[in-house]
Amino acid sequence: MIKGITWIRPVDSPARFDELVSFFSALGFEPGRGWDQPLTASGSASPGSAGKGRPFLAPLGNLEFVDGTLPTLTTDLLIEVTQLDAICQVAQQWLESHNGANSTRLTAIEETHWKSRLFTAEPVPGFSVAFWESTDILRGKPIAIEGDLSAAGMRFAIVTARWNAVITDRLLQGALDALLRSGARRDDIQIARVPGSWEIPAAARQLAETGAIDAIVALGCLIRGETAHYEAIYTEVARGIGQSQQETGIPHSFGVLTCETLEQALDRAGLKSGNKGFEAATAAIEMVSLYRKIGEKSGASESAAHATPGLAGRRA
Ligand code: DLZ
Repeated sequence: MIKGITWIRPVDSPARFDELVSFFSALGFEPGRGWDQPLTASGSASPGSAGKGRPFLAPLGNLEFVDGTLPTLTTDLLIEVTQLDAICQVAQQWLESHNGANSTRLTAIEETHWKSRLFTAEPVPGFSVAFWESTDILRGKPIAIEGDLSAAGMRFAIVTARWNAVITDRLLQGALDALLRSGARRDDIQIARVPGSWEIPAAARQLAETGAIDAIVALGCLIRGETAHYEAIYTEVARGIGQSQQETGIPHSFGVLTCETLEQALDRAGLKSGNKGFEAATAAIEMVSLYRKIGEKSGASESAAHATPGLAGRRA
């Protein structure tokens, strides 16, 4: 089994060795376990074996063979980084402190033809190293469909319980704040008030079934100490909202607080722990956006499949 890869670079003097160790340490490399094989008074411990090694570790490494046109580089040591500008600054500071302000041993950051930015540093004469950062934002990221947080062109209904209005009004303010700040029009937001959390699922379902709403934001507050059959109510409220979401195909975000005390509820309605109304509205926006993207994607692949008989045949 392959475990790792080590690229040995001999250095021709102890002073340069120290310079290189200093440069790579300054850049934030994790040091590996080094080794020293000193000379004995009578010469080397075993002839030809004296020396020292200082490994620097990187989370990933690879050995790359290239056939054809090589990237235009003056070095075969490439170090991929994030925050290339910050790394360049550290390299510059290091070079200035070791070689004076007019150091020419650093190139400017340049775009490459392989979707990257790159600069080269030469901490000791004859030893160049290129640092690069990909400009492809998808590089190394798992490919996922994600919703955006723009609510422009989306229609929402907020269903809010009047019970514990001191809390639910704050949740409502939070939800409106999130929707409006994300670009929703005030006319595209309906607010339905219901007596208590128990009534939320039924009202949400009615609104979802109108076909005129892209997402529902459910807001309520159940406080255990004040609520007889607390468990029974919140289980049913959660189940009902979830069921409405599944059966209507309209996203319903859950902003119903279930708290032990009023103080806890206040914390979640804008005091210490954010505003759960704001969070629920943000989740609703993201889900509408996600549904649209899924729709576009499946619409695109449907039409591609119809346009390409071979592909349609293979799918079937
Ligand atoms: C009755 C009741 C109680 C005791 N507590 C709460 C609560 O903490 N939060 C809440 O939203 N609603 C409460 N309710 C009202 C019920 O949800 C419901 O509105 C009534 O039982 C009428 O159906």
